[in-house]
Amino acid sequence: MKNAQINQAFEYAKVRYAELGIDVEKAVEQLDKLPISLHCWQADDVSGFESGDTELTGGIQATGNYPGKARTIAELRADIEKAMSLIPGEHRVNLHAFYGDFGGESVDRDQIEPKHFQSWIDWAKAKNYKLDFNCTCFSHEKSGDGFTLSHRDNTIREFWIDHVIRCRKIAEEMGRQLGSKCMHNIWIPDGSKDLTVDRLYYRQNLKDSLDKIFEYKTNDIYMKDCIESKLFGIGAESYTVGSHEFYMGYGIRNNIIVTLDSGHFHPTEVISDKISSLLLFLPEVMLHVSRGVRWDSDHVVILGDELQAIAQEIVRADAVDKVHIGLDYFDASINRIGAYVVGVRATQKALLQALLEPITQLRAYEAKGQNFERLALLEEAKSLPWAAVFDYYCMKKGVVAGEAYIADIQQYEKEVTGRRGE
Ligand code: RNT
Ligand code: ZN
Repeated sequence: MKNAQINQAFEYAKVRYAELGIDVEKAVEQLDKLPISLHCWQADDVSGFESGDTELTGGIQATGNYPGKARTIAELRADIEKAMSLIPGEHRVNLHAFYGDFGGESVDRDQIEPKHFQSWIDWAKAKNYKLDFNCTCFSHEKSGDGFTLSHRDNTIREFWIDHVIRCRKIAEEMGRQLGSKCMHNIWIPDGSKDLTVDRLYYRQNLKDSLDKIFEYKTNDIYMKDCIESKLFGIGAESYTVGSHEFYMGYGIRNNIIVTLDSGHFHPTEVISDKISSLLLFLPEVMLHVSRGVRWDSDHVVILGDELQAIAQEIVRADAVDKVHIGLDYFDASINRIGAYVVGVRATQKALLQALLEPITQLRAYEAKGQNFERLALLEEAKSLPWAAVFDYYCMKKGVVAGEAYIADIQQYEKEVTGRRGE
């Protein structure tokens, strides 16, 4: 695509949207202020950088063996930089505790400190990225039987409580140094493969552990806590301690942000419709945007109905400042950098479409009970020239427009990721 072509299409889009009373320049400005948090774990199949071989456990799985996975911190950073160069706007990187820079030493989860993440903070600062963070309560011998914060054994519970508090301190330090609130997310794998009779017992343990974790007060200018529920995991099909009801209850009672992962609900249940409810009871919401195919399979996010609905709900609820968007998937079967770029660009396109919606007219129809008119305009809005506006946004930000990034990623594969393991 040539710049002249992009400009021409954009001029047409501007006129077309103006007919519906929509200011495309304003939508582009709004989109540009919407950061997306890139999950570091797509680049290395959720392996992390602890010393020794860390086997991925916790009921999650990165399937596939496409060559080129990042094996070191330097490789992972290079891959994220490459992905960022093909994504318009300024974004965030979401780190997990087991991605610390441990310098080859074995540092257990109850020993980690901000210093193990200083090189990440320095890197983020140099690249103008902001950071988010997660405690890592899986892929560890002390989570081997499937329980962590809800464990029967007090010493194991204490170990994980200690880990999570340490992670909250690290998140606080990230936010402080980077001048941007770091979202710290707690997700635990706790659950059982088979029928569990004392379901209340484990939930009581989890509640007690969270109470202890949040007794330690952090500065919420620098970090915010989030808690993420789940329906089931592989090997935990019958019972998950941290269910949606559990965390929604806990979050609302304690004013802690709830994380909605789009892969963590029943197959036809959507997170888009949960946003407006949660926002009435909590000041903010965190999202893990994923794509489950038949199950919580963590497929690459695409511009599908649910992604569009999520974006629409955020914009329609006037909640762009209240909903934090993070991605969460790990596809090891395709080029991993490509997986990032497809997912982030799809999310941005969905947001742009939502920002360009003829919402005033749609609301007016709805208020008057003109439901055919509402449906018709929603349908027409889908094929308005939003793609021309997205291309223009890419061009403005100095990022390739359209499918041209495919060639860039192929080139990077040829020169970098394809050579790994040679
Ligand atoms: C697992 C959760 C969780 C993880 C990451 C790696 O089902 O979605 O968010 O994907 O923490
Ligand atoms: Zn998640």
